[in-house]
Amino acid sequence: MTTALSLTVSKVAGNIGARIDGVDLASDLDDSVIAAIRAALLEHKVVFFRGQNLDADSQEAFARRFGTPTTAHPTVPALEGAPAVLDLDYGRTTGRANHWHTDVTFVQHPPLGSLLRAVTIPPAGGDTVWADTARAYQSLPPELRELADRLWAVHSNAYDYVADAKPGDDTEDARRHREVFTSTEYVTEHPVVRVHPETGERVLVLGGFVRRFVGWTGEDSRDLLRILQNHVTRLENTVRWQWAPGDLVFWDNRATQHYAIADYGTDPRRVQRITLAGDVPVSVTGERSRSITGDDTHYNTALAS
Ligand SMILES: O=C(O)CCC(=O)C(=O)O
Ligand SMILES: [Fe+2]
Repeated sequence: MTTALSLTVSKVAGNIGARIDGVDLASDLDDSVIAAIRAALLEHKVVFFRGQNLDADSQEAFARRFGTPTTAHPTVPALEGAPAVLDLDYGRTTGRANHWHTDVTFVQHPPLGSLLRAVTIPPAGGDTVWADTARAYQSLPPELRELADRLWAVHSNAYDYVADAKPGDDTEDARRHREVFTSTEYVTEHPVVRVHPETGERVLVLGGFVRRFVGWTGEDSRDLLRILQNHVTRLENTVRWQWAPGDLVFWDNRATQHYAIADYGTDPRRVQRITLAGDVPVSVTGERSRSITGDDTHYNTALAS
């Protein structure tokens, strides 16, 4: 049994991200170790484990120590035989995630967090970057913070061909992936600022699934979103991870955005994600996010044990 004493937590960047060493995630971990990992996750927003020996089953067992896995995705099918695993086998089963986003914000209960395991990593490139949305909120000028506190945004998985297009999106694979991704439409209104349910911090709820702000035109929405997103993605606010096979990365999806850098050409890159069910965001005045289209009950409860 590993004890908390053997575990070390060291910062990877100055403001976000920590590496945890001295723990074998495939072993039967003591509750005190799980508590130490959860505390590190809440403090650092994303934690990195090198050189682990996990497979899909032990990854799920570890994930279940922190919550209930969702199904792989609201619309994308799971890895065969592993209903909790989203298989991100780039170029084969998925579009590349080279845009800033928080996972699955288009549903009413966006995930608590995600645990991503490296399976195949290219010889160079393919790093992932995370940004801290609590620090981003704090970095806003006070007048903009007050506006954000009152503002709501419409999030959806429906694809906007003009606004969302990026290089490589016109391949047959990318088109097929978009079709699956948007096969059921979800639309949800979230507060732009939510109160983090565990830390009480105010965090920005934005990213790539925002379509517009409630009551604003598309044009005004784009301009303000650009300003707010620039605060999220300032380099001082980020941590970049260079993957090695066997790595496991666990992020707090309530307090981060991330971006998978697509700089590895046609080299294979495969990672597998298990996602933990989250709760309904609550605004600074106590109002809960509103589902407009699509029911996320199955996504969040089908794999509860
Ligand atoms: O491929 C990656 O590094 C991250 C992909 C992603 O956006 C995710 O797993 O949620
Ligand atoms: Fe993601």
